This record gives sequence, structure tokens and C-alpha cells, in this order.
Amino acid sequence: MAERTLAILKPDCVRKNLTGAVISHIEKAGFRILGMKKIRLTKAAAGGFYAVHKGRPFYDGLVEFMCSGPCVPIALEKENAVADFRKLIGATDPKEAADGTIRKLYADNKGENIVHGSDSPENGAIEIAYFFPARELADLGQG
Ligand code: FUP
Repeated sequence: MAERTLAILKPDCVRKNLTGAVISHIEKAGFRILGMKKIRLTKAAAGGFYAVHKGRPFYDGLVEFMCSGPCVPIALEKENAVADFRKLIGATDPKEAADGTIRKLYADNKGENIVHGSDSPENGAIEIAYFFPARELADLGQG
């Protein structure tokens, strides 16, 4: 059974013109793109997305960064999508990320780390719904 996860190519990824390179890693790893768009988050939208981190010392900077330019949310599907995607992107801090991972290859630091990946199938579904209305993802088949 295919599982879904949400990726976000963060504003640093867009600024560095790396969206194509990162999407290429994602497709080569066998993920299918269900939905994808380029948007600029408002402070409220970024704050809501990362509400779980509210109160943490890095929260305000994280929200600021996520609104600092356009980003590219992508709804992905694959067997074992959540775990496989987190393996593909590597640890939060690029210094700790395994060789060959997206964050190791492209990220500057823990705060600006190129890409988001959901941390559980449940959160994957919630996060996909945050960016993509169900009607946009309906009846995609294997297209
Ligand atoms: P991840 O699941 O790898 O995206 O990491 P977290 O959910 O723990 O953190 C979400 C985002 O908060 C990270 F991508 C960057 C930011 N963050 C920091 O800036 N400093 C930290 O110490 C931890 C997270």
C-alpha cells in the first residue's frame, strides 16, 4: 500500500535555484509527485505549520525563515514514503546528515536545511491537507 508524505522545498532551496536538483533526487528515489506548487507562506501559515515547535528558542527564526521567500510544497507517494523520505533528506543538522543525503549535499545549517519531510504517516496526511485540498489530489491514478 502506497504511503504519503509531505515535502517542502524551503526558501533557501528556491533561492539557490536547487528545486530541480532536489526534485530529481526525489524522483530518482522512486517517489511519485501527487501535487506540487510554488507559494509564499504568510507568517500565520508558517506559524501554524510548525505549531508543534511553538515556545522553542528557534521557533521565531524558523517562522521568519519559512516566510522569507517562496517555497515548494510537494505531496509525495511511495511505499514506506515517510521513513524513506527522511532517509533521503538526512538529519536535521546537515553536519550530522549521512553522505549523499539532500541536506548533506545542499544545506548550510540546521535552521536553513533545504527541505522538510513529515515525521509520521499521520502527520503526512495532516500536512498534505494543510497545503493541498483533497480535490486537487483526487483521481491521479498512476499519472
Ligand atoms: P526535521 O523533522 O528534521 O525537519 O526537524 P524538526 O521537526 O526537529 O525541526 C523542524 C525545523 O526546525 C528544522 F527543519 C529547522 C528548525 N530547527 C532549528 O532551527 N533548530 C533546531 O535546533 C531544531 C530545528
